[in-house]
Amino acid sequence: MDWTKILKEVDPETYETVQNELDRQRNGLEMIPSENFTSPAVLQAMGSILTNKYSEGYPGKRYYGGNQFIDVVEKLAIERAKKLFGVPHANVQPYSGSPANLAVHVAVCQPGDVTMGLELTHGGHLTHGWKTSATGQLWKSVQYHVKPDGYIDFDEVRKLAQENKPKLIWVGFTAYPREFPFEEFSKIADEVGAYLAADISHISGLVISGAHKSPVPYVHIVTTTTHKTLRGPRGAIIMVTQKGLDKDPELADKVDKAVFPGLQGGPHDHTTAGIAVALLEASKPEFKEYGQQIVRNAKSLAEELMNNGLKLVTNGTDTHLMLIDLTPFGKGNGVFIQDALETAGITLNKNTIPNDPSSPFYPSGVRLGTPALTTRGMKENEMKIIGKLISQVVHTAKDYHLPENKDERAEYLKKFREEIKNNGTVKSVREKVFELCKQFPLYPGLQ
Ligand code: DSN
Repeated sequence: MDWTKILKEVDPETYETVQNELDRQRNGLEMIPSENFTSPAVLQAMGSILTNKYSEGYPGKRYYGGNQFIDVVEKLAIERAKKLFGVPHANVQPYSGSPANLAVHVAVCQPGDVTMGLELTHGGHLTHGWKTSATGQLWKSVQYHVKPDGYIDFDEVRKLAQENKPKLIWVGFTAYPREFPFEEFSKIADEVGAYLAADISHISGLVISGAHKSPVPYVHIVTTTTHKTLRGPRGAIIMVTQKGLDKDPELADKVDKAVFPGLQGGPHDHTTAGIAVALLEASKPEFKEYGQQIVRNAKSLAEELMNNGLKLVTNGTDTHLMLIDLTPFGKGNGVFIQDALETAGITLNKNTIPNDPSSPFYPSGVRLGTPALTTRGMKENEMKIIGKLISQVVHTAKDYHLPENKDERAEYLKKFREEIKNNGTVKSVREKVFELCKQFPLYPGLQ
């Protein structure tokens, strides 16, 4: 039996769609900062027969029989996470980042307790207490903000913490281009007796490689997804630090109970295996170099974008991502820039900028980053080329603006897409992107 042909024979429609997505990933520049290309070994673990098993519970304490090998896999993932991040406890079962963050709330708060997180539209995350998330509905979330210069407003954070005495404070962001200020947050959390949780989903690969400060000495709990800069499968890890155990000796137990049986049933054992593999890969010297290169690439790209007349929130980056502030060209135009760049083969995402004059669905910025391009082997020279290409497309599409009248929007967007498809600059950038991608092949040999 040739396993590589089975999907094609059993379900040609699904097979073809997967192939189309593979072509899209190969032939475009993936610049969504939360995405990456995981390794063939992780893909193989994810596609393994471990998906067949039920294993509610934890290693050595399961509710089903036959878990002797699942225990080995989960213990591998746990021990590797503990060693790499330098923590005494890790739970590798959360299905992804949002359930992990929900589990942290369940572990340390009672319903209705006060929490604090950065507002979504200022670069925070839904699960740090935003109003449409259960974390903003079951708990009373007080949201803090960034200042007009794009950096965290610590005067506000301290004032809100002292006034509201939160049980839990989140430090961790999805659209914040500067170093995460763990130390400053730890002083405030300690002053008010709050648990401090760092969500390092975006930067965990940078932390492992030493390209970003570790939160571990400063916080009680760390959460991370495993598929962003960590370059593993889609999943998550919750870690408890020594500082966390010193504050609350029951904390590890509370976290484990919140994940199972509090919120989840059987863990996804094939994902656990993928996480174990990704953590092994992340322990190699090459990964350290990878993380450092991500940041060098981001800095180089940021500089090129600014040299080509684009404005960045905080005027640059310390991490893997940056936010282009499109307000010099009007408001609410992120959707046009995202679409125009996608037509040119460059994928990024529309995003609010701090104090966005428009709305989250039609924001005035775009967010982009370098983890996936760095995985392909691209370096500063390519970032200079890509920075120029992005700038050309932005300047080409910058005069499209969302009509105030909502009834006119669909027609306007249709006309815009037609014009962009036929635009000479966009077509020429698409060709250059295609050529660049050919020089940095993705999954060579995968069919
Ligand atoms: N969706 C992730 C991101 O793009 O940042 C956060 O969950």
